[in-house]
Amino acid sequence: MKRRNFIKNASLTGVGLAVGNSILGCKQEQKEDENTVEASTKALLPLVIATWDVKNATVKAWETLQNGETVLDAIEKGCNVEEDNAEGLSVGKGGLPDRDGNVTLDACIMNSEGNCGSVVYLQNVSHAISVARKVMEDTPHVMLAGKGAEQFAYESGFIKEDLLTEKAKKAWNEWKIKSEYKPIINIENHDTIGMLAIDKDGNLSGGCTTSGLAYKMAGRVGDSPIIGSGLFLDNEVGAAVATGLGEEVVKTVGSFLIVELMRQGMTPQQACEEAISRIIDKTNSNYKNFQVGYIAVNKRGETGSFAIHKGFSMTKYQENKNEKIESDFYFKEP
Ligand code: SD4
Repeated sequence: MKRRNFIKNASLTGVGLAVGNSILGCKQEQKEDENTVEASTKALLPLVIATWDVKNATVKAWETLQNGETVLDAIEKGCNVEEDNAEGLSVGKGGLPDRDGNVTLDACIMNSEGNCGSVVYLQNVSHAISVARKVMEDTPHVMLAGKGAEQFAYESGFIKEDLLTEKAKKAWNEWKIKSEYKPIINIENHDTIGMLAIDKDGNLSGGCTTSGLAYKMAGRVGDSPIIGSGLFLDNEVGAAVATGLGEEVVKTVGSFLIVELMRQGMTPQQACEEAISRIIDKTNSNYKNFQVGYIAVNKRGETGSFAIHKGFSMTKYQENKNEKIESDFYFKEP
């Protein structure tokens, strides 16, 4: 579907984009509408958003766009910042390990042509998002897993490194005393990084990179490398990315759902809220024990975010302002 039809549908549903009367409109009116949309869109772009408080990552992505590099470069370089951050316990180097002490990474990336690449259960290579990009660009495949992904990374020039830092090892050793596995609501003030960006011409890219849930079972793969669940974008409509308990995101194909809801006319905010409510409906009251958060952006540069619980945030870099925005959430205790 062309962008024009997306805009037209939005006004037909009566929610989302106020683009005037394109329902029966004559060609002239439609052209004026498009010009208005075009002008307001331009004002909002470029734009970078990311899950959690990751201002260093969004700065990097923004600078990459300002340097005239592609929106895909911006996503990759922005995500690399958190993958390199050994202090962060949930992405790349320094990520918390599985129950056996192995740090295993999941990541995926998508470009404006709808191409995608992903790695699952990748070990010993910190820039999982960059390996995912290589899978997209240099192989006939979309997804590489485990040993094959690691082997491919070395063949592509990535360096082998130990991803288990002393800090993460200490946390794992402490966890082993009780070995209690519980889904975690918000580990810290940032977590899996999901990033979405639009360049000044309105082209989208997105990425998602994580070490997954702490102390997961060996071999466990979450939503983050699964196109449609952890991340999805359609350059004609918008993009969405998830964080939190991946199993619940996979069951509702959350990011794809959000993009499809935006295609039908919902705003990014409405679409994120609806995707969270699908999880709530499916899990009865169990949702009280885990967190899921979504962020989304539509083609016009409008954004939204929503989570089950308090504590989720989004970082947004737009119009030279890089800010953390607290997300609204579903579960409000009386
Ligand atoms: C996963 N969605 O592996 C990831 C983990 C995450 O905040 O996002 N934690 O399920």
